[in-house]
Formats: sequence, structure tokens, C-alpha cells
Amino acid sequence: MNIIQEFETIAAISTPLGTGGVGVIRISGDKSFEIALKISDKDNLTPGKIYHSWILDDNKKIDEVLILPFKSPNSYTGEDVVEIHCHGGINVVKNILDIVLKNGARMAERGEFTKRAFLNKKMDLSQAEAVDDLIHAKTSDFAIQSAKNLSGVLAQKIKQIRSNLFEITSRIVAGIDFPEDVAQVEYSYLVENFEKSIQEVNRILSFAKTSDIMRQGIKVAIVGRPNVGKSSLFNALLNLDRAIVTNIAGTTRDVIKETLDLGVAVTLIDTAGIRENENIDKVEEIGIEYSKQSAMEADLILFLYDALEGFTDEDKVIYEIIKHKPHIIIANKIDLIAGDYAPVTSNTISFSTLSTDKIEELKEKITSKVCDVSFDDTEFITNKRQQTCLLRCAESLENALKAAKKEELQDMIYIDLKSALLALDELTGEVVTDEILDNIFNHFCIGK
Ligand SMILES: Nc1nc2c(ncn2[C@@H]2O[C@H](COP(=O)(O)OP(=O)(O)O)[C@@H](O)[C@H]2O)c(=O)[nH]1
Ligand SMILES: [Mg+2]
Repeated sequence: MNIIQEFETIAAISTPLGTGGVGVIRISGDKSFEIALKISDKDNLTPGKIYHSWILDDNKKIDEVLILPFKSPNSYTGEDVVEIHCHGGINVVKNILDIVLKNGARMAERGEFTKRAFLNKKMDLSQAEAVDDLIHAKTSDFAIQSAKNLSGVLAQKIKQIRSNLFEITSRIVAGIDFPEDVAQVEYSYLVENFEKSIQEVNRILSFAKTSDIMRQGIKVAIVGRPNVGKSSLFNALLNLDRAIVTNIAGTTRDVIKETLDLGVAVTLIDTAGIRENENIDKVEEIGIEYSKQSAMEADLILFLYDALEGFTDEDKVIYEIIKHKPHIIIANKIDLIAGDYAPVTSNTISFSTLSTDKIEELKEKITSKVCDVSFDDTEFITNKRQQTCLLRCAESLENALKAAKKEELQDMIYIDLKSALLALDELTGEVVTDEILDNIFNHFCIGK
């Protein structure tokens, strides 16, 4: 990884292919400046300046643009980079890319700009992964968390844990190699130190579940018998009239899905009311089958019944189907009841789809039901790859701790420490295989 690599100059469109105010073509590599000079009306580009220019193809005017030159190492990739900001039309952007490619660049692969930034040590692997997270964040909270990792919050923490372990490892090695000159590290010191490191690693891991949920989102299905207010709740949560609401039982015959940002991305699913009745037709029957399936696939079920009608035998039948899944029981249409209301269980919420306060309360209840930690309190977000590295690190440290407690030979402790360090180095990308890199960067978009 430390070999200085000769890279070809690459180029790609960095903005989405669509119609917009501005489109950006990015060029990175040794030939960036040369290419930019060839295709523009400039004869000199000073890094840090912005140039107004025309892009020319054999003297034909292609577009009026801004050119932003960056000199290595002060660029996104660490190489010479030129950005061309042109008018944001699909064909303008494509034309300019073609001219850039014709003049000596090759088309960038997925994530190749960020991969180069990583290989040139502009960022560690956790920051490179944060770039992708930030771009693909399904919610605004997750984007904010990803930006924290991009700024190096996770990288710094790992660096800190690593440097402590590295120092101990060096002292152990010195004690082993030069027993006459260097005193063996005290076992009590090792025990204390390993315990602290394990705690720190576990602290990062304690946010793993929240990280996963924030990254993937959750499915929430609204289930209940016909006419209890499922579609009304669906619309109220989304704050729009998406599902048809009527007082005719069997109105919703299909499964309707929409995404809701509750910090976690919620796929909200409205289902056909489940009922057993000889009058139901084939379409409704299929709808009911879908409802049951959706309920089974959901991470959380909002189970509704009509407070005015009470918890009927039919409600009970449906409740039996879903009760093993995480769920919230909602007694709806509470506005129709004068006086106090005693719900079916103590943790049932008395509800009305007409009350905005109740809707907000329910939103909070949904997130607290699926996440142990509030999104604001999430210190570290990690992905599966990083979690695996951290688990391996913690396991090796546990072994080192056990050995230190038993005052075993420090050669043995050294081996465990080495594997703890390796796990951390794999997390940051200090040690990395091409396969891992391909795996990470192949998920990126072209132009990033
Ligand atoms: N009073 C009152 N009526 C409601 C409430 N929620 C839904 N409804 C009414 O109940 C009927 C059935 O609602 P709908 O959402 O279509 O029920 P679904 O069949 O379970 O999807 C409609 O006439 C709604 O206006 C509520 O909280 N209070
Ligand atoms: Mg409905």
C-alpha cells in the first residue's frame, strides 16, 4: 500500500444526470491541468483561482463554464484535480466529458476518486465509507451522523485506542528482547490498561444496533380490522392524503407503502383490514393475505382497534396473529368517547387520528420502540465491516486481559495484542486487501 502508484488521469460527471442549474465534471491525475488547458480558452491555470472560460472542441464553442484547478496534494483525491462547472443539462455535461476523455483522460470507475483519496492518505477507510453513507443517507439524522465520521470522529477514536495499545506492545517487546536492560511491564498495569481499552471498544460497539437501524431503516405495518382507522393513521403520520379513507369496510384492498423520516427511515405500510366474511371478494381476499404477510415482515406493527366498539373477538383473532412481533396497541377514535376510557391493556395508547399531538407522541413511541439510543445521543455510527473489526479487537483484548490476570508469559500477551492491533488497522484501512477495497468502492457511484 505504501508503493507510490502511477495512476492514469480519470474523469467523470460528479453531479446527477438530470436537468439542473449546474453540472460538474471532475478530472483527477497528472494530466488534469494539461487537459483543461487544451479544451478551454485559458493558457494558464493557477491553483486556488476560479476561471471563467469556454470549453472548445476544435474551436467549436461547447459551453461557458467555470474551471476550478487544485494542485496535489491539496485536492479531494490528493492528485492534481480540475473541476469544470458547466450548465446542468444532460447533453452539455456529456459533451464536455466526451471532450475530456478524447483529450487523454479515461472514464473513472465507481468510487475511484474517493479510493484515490484513501490511497493517497487524504482520509482513512472509515472516512471514505462515510462519504458513501453521507450520499446515500435515507434520513437527515443519518446524514449528520455520517458527516461526523467524515470529519474523522471514529477515525480519531480508533487512532487513540490504537496508539495506547501500540505503546504497550512496544514496551512488552522491549522487555522480551532486552530482559537485562528493560524491566518487564507490570501485570497490574496491563490489566488496568486492557480493561480500559475493552471498555472503549465496547462503547463504540454499544451504538452498533442504532447504527444498523439508522442505516437500513425499518418497516412499520399498520394492522387491524376494517374501518378502525388504519388508512387515516397512515395519512396522518405522513401528513398527506395518500390512502383512500371512507367509512366503507374493505376500502383498502392493496398494500400501500410510503417512506417517513423519523430520524430512522420508516417504510410505513397501510394494509387491507383483516376480516373473515363470506361477502368478501377475491381482490379483498388477496389484499388480506398481503396484509398478513406485511405484518410478518414488519419490524414493528401498529395494531389498531376501534375504542368505541371495544376490543372485539375479531380484534382478538388478529391480535393473536401479530402478538409475537414487536407491536404497539392503539385504541383509536378516542375522540368519540365522552369521559374516561380504560384501554384493553395498560400499555395501549388511547388515540385519535384527528389529534396532531397524539400523532407526534406516536412518532416518538415508534422510534423509542426500535432504538435503545436516541439518534442525537449516538456517539459513533459504524457499519457491519467496522463492527466485525471491533468485535475481533475486543475478543483479542479479552484474551490478553485473561492472560495478564493469570500473569502468563508476556510473549503470549504480545500475540493477542498484535491481533487486536491488526483488527484496528483493518478498520482504518492501514492494512487492507484489494478485495475489501473493491467491495467498499464498488458500492459508490461513478464520479465520487
Ligand atoms: N372520529 C374518528 N373517526 C376516525 C378516526 N380515524 C378514522 N376515522 C374514521 O373511520 C372511518 C374508517 O377510516 P379508515 O382510515 O378508512 O379505516 P381503515 O379501514 O382501517 O383503513 C373513516 O370514516 C374515518 O374518517 C378517529 O380517530 N376518530
Ligand atoms: Mg384502509
